[in-house]
Amino acid sequence: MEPLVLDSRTRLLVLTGAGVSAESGVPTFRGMNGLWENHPVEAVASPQGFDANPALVWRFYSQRRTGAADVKPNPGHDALVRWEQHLGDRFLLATQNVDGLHTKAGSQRVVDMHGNLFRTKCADCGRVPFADTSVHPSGTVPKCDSCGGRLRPDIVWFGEMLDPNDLARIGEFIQRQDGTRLVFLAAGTSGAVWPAAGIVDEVRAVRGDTWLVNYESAANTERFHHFVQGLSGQVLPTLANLV
Ligand code: BV8
Ligand code: ZN
Repeated sequence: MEPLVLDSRTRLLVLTGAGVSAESGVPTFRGMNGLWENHPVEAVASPQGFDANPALVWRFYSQRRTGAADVKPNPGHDALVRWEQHLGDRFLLATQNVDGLHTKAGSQRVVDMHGNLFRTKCADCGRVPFADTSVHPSGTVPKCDSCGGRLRPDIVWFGEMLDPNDLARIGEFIQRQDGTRLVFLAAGTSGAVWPAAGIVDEVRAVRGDTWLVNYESAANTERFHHFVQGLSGQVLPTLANLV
């Protein structure tokens, strides 16, 4: 297997999904067959689901806060920290994961594309999102102490736009004209959710080199130049040649 060469002429964009956190004990969406307590995840992770039954949605996220509270980063997260230390500003990590494990591992140049499990905002007023690990008893919906409205996790739900600043940060890194060659690596993702699943094509459009590290084939495997099949916690620590 040819190594992934990370030298002084390289800039690297990494995209991660739930598979990268699997070895830390965080269940993947596919692992749950896209269901939570027989509810399609899209149902409890959507503005429509929240309007229809906010208490159910808070039970879903309270359970995930409890589940993710004590999980630890794994060697896959740690490898990405080393790559960033080697590349500096020629590195960017875009994650679909809301568990915060990359930041916990020490990654700095991180774009939380789909938000963060441990942040909360108000669904009814524009107050600034705030750090929040609280778990709410079943059936309750926390109230906003600014407007009395409904608090919600600061997460991008299905049918909701991603933060344009996050998309711009990724787009600028892809379009950067600084004489470096662009390499894109996706890890632990099934390539089924957009716009994240389309990044590989944005990279190919500027003739970047593309790698997929995944336990099984993804919906967009054929879009990648290189597919390394395996567990990210085992593959990522040995994949790169830091020169
Ligand atoms: C939007 C937060 C504008 C919530 C999430 C174009 C075509 C079709 C549909 C659309 C489209 N454009 C927009 C859509 C609609 C939708 C979408 O993509 N739907 C899909 C289901 C078809 N996209 C949106 O709604 C986005 N917003 O586009 O707004 C708009 C609006 C309306 C209409 C048009 C445009 C918002 C998307 C973000 C939603 N929020 N998360 C929460 O977490 O609670 S998405 C959520 O699901 C995750 O963040 C992640 O993105 C996704 C799950 O995917 P993965 O992370 O890849 O995980 P998965 O379990 O699926 O796969 C894990 C993989 O890892 C597997 O392949 C497995 O083999 C592998 N693996 C397992 N263990 C390991 C491993 N690999 C390596 N090592 C291991 N140890
Ligand atoms: Zn409010």
